[in-house]
Amino acid sequence: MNRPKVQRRVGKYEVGKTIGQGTFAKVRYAKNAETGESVALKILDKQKLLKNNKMSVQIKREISTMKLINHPNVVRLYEVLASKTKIYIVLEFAMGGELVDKIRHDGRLKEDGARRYFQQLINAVDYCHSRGVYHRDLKPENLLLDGQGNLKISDFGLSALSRQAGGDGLLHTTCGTPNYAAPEVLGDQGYDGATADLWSCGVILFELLSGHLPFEDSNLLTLYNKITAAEYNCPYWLSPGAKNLIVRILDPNPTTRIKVPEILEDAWFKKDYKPAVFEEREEAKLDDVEDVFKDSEVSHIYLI
Ligand code: 3AM
Repeated sequence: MNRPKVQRRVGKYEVGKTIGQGTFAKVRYAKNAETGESVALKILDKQKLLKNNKMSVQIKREISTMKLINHPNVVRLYEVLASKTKIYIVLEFAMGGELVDKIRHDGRLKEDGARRYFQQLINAVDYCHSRGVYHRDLKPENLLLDGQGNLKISDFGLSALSRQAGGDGLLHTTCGTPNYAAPEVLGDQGYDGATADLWSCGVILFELLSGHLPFEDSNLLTLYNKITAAEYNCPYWLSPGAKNLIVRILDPNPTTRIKVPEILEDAWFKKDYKPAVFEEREEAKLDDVEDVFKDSEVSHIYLI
């Protein structure tokens, strides 16, 4: 006898297949039953989070961070739901998958294509920085695509609000993937989140244009040394304009490294640049995130 398929539901969301699994979070496809809209549900185990206080702080930070962000090139956080055991972060569904799969499948991009992604990346990163939000783990795996092939930055799990930065205004936690990390991040001397993010954008631009990483080595110490010395070779086919911009971003000295206003004035960057047009959202309160972590049966925080 055919038994009816049990459809799991969380609030107004019909939960579908698992998209991915991280250390602390499982990501599942879901559908808003009222609107038919697709979403990505990031599911976190409350128990595990509360056992690990550091992680709990990090997740609260992620939620708070994303609530401040409303940009067409950043994965949107719609709302946060909680049951007794789980926390559900409802995210915009990026149906185009990861940019990294595109590079792995199609190889390096033509300069116009790479420039378009890079312009969207810089526009979104600049928006986040102006709100005191630093990603700190920018890499192609965190760059998703929507149905129109637009970039969507995801995973703010490692970002920090500038108000949480140390007394000297610098961030002190070393994190992120070494290949994309700035020299000063690896040096763990305390660093400025904005300039460190720009370095990662430079590594991403290099990878989009060349199809491989600027800094690679199986030995971690050698890799660190290469990054610290900004020791890399630009492929000969790169245009002088692209090469010049990469050199200005991959400057190991964070104080002389190019900043966003100068990138926006760069001739190679400016070609066909159309900054994103969007409406601002009112700033959300940060303290209501605490409610989701309380031992309540179900709590809802609606952001839309
Ligand atoms: O496991 P893979 O790498 O295939 O791309 C993300 C990753 O896929 C995907 O979930 C997996 C674990 O992070 N993912 C994360 N957020 C997403 C979103 N908002 C997403 N896929 C679509 N939309």
